[in-house]
Amino acid sequence: MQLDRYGVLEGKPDDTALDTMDEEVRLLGFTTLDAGLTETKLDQLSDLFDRAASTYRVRAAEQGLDLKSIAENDTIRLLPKEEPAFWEIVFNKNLHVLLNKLLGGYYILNQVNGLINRGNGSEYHQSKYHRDLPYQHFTSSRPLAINALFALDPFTLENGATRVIPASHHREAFPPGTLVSRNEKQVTVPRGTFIVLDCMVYHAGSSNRSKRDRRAINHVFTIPLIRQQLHLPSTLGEEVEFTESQRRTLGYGLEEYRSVDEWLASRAGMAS
Ligand SMILES: O=C(O)CCC(=O)C(=O)O
Repeated sequence: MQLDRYGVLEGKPDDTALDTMDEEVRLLGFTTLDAGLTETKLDQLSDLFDRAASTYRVRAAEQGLDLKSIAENDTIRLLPKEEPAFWEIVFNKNLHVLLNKLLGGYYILNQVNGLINRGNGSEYHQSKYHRDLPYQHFTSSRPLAINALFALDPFTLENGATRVIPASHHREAFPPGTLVSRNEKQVTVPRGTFIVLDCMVYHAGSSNRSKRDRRAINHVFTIPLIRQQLHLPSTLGEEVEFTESQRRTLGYGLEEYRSVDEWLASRAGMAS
């Protein structure tokens, strides 16, 4: 869409909906993207999510771990390892077209976690404002990390839809509280939608005042220089068959050289 303007020599195209989303993330720090899944598929994934939550909890208990006492009760770490059907969400085609625009041709999965925002106003560990690269206060001229937060349930005002402070990734410090209350936006979306966030935009879940849990999956993708939350190649091993391009996204082949000799041998291999 070409708007009337004057004195403007440069502009960004919006040839496709994904171009507009790309620019929205750069400018505002967030956008939304429909994953294109059927209601039947979303119902199946919902059942699998609950099954994964239960297996995860039981396994932890068998290992003598009290997830609540270590603030891990609302999270299913590496959800697709529990239920491989969730790899389909990790590798969603339109999401990766957008990630390619935002992060360039080489980025890796840093983490993928099931998140449970429990009903009846329970405390939720993601309900405080934060960045997904925590403790960082730099700004960057382009995105370094993107969170694709997948809504498995609809995100509503009542059940704790994510709050965002638009454009806050352009500022180093957390903005003043009055500004936040004037400008924060609660992003309500139908189930099956990704809320795509620049990881440096301040955001937070909200208290779930409904009776039902609100389930979501976060997918953080970063440039390969940033280390993964879990070292996925070792955690996943060779148990699932991935394509070459998927392996690259999961961080296979990125391990640091363990010695100068290893480094030199790899250079010699490249030269031969
Ligand atoms: O659950 C939410 O609404 C927010 C999740 C979140 O803050 C995160 O994944 O970093």
